[in-house]
Amino acid sequence: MSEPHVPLTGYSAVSDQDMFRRADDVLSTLLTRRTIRDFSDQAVPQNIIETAIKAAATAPNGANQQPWHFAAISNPDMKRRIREAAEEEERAFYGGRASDEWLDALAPLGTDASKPFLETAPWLIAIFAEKKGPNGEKHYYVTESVGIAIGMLITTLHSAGLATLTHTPAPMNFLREICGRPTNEKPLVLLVVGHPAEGATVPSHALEKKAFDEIAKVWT
Ligand code: IYR
Repeated sequence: MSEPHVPLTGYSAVSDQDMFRRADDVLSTLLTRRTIRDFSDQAVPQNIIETAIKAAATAPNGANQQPWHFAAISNPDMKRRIREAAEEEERAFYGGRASDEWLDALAPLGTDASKPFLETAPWLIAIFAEKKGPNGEKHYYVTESVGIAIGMLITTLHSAGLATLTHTPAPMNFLREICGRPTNEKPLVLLVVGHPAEGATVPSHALEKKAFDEIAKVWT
């Protein structure tokens, strides 16, 4: 049975010219986003992290089930345990679990099993996907929904002036244990959040974006 519907609010008419300006402003902001690995230990106030999580939780999602949990961690002991567990997985990854093809694809990034940023950065946000509800109810389009929410989280944090690293040590079931989450939730991404360290660098190839014609075709 359909729920009662209420009038739409929050949309106001904007001229085509202003819409273009707004879209172009967002593009300019997003073009300055870089994934970084050199984080400063400068503190970031909790209210910024909480606001960004609230923004992420506005994401469109399957059947409004909001199948996500955000564990925001600045606790040094938890960060240390996460670093230790992640580095153990990464040592196995770089030491043989990853294919040569995968390692070749990663070579330009210069990454290895050492993840000091997991302790240096002021915040880690572990994002969990609720594969099923707490009582086993089926959830729909979970990965899509949580993926969209993570995109909005990163966009909000970047707009606020913070840098992020989308970190995915695999497997990362240790996050479930450290954050005390139930087994119906799957850790999807560990987002590292903070200010860039003084003199932080990024791989030059990350600046190369595919041309519009390579990623899109417009049909009119
Ligand atoms: N999780 C590893 C490997 C890694 C994989 C991809 I795909 C990247 O874009 C970057 C790293 C690590 O964090 O080092």
